Amino acid sequence: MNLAPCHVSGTQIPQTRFYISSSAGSRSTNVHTSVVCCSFSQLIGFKMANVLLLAAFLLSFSSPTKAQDTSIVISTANTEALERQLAENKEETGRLKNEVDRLSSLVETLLSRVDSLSAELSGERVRSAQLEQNLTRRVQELEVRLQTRCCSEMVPSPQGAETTANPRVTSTAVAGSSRDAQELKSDCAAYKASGQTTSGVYPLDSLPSGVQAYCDMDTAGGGWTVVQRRQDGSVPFNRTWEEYKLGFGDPGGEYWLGNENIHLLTNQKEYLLRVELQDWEGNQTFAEYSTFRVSGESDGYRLHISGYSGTAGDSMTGRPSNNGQRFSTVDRDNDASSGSCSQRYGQGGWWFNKCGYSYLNGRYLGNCENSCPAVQGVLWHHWRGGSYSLKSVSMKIRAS
Ligand SMILES: [Ca+2]
Repeated sequence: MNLAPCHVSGTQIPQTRFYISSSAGSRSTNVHTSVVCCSFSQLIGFKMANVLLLAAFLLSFSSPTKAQDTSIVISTANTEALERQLAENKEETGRLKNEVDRLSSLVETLLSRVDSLSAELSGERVRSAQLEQNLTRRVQELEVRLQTRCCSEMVPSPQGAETTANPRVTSTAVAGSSRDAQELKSDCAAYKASGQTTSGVYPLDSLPSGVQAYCDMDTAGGGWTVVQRRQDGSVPFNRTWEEYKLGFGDPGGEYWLGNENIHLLTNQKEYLLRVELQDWEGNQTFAEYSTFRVSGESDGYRLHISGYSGTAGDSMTGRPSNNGQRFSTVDRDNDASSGSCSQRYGQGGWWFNKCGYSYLNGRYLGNCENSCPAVQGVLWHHWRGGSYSLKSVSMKIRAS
């Protein structure tokens, strides 16, 4: 037996070499056994190979004449062991490959999830910033209203002032703030007749306590009580029935006096309506109607209007006419259309027919020239068409 180096994965392992003496023994038999020994040691380990070789060695002594056959048997056994090991290695490799694939897929999924969460986080940050801005703006508005309420209580009949968008509360200076309760008038024409010639916000004793309106003392003889005004889009007009009923906005700026207040005013005497319009090119025009009256809520604030004159064209009493129509809002459909004109067109309130040629409470779209979304904006069809949203409009009434 001879020891010689045998290398397995860089580790030096002693190699056992057998010299088998027999009558039929030959050098080639010894060499073959030695090669197998080395390969086998490499594959299944040094100890196991030595056990097998020792067995072969003993067999060769017990049956010296069978030495060559024994070597062949060992060689066959080694080959089968190699094949088994190879198969096991192949199976293990396959299993490991599957595991690697599974882990790779898991990593991909996790990376995708991380990307998704990052995007969500970014969106939440934007929403949070917007919410903070809105809250800040809201707080500022409430502070202004609080100050206004404080100061409004110094003018005649302010009690009952609400903190909603009702036009009875305003941040604009009240023109009649120096008068006492005995000087209250029923409308702006009465103020004009009493010598008040300054345009501004006045309280009206014909309306619920605290309600104020803007009096135009300059246009066409003055004494006009403004019931609606749009001029900068600062006040949204997509409002509910209840909001249109009570009124909203700022009498010193954009506002709707309220259907109930318009009803009270126009049922105390005969009124005429003046509609003033301005486009984005600076052109101005107007329409007047010699009769203007609004029924009570039980009749849906129905409009009674007639007697057109003016330069704007008749977009209210031509067909389809607003005359005789009840008021409709986004949450109450009283129009003559099979659907809801308010829901379809800008969510504002109006005396829609099917749906009609006028819509002064439409969305404030700004200057989109003749390419505004059709029938969505502030419209007077007979002047600038249904795809032009006007820059400023106002509706004002005066006893006829
Ligand atoms: Ca309808």
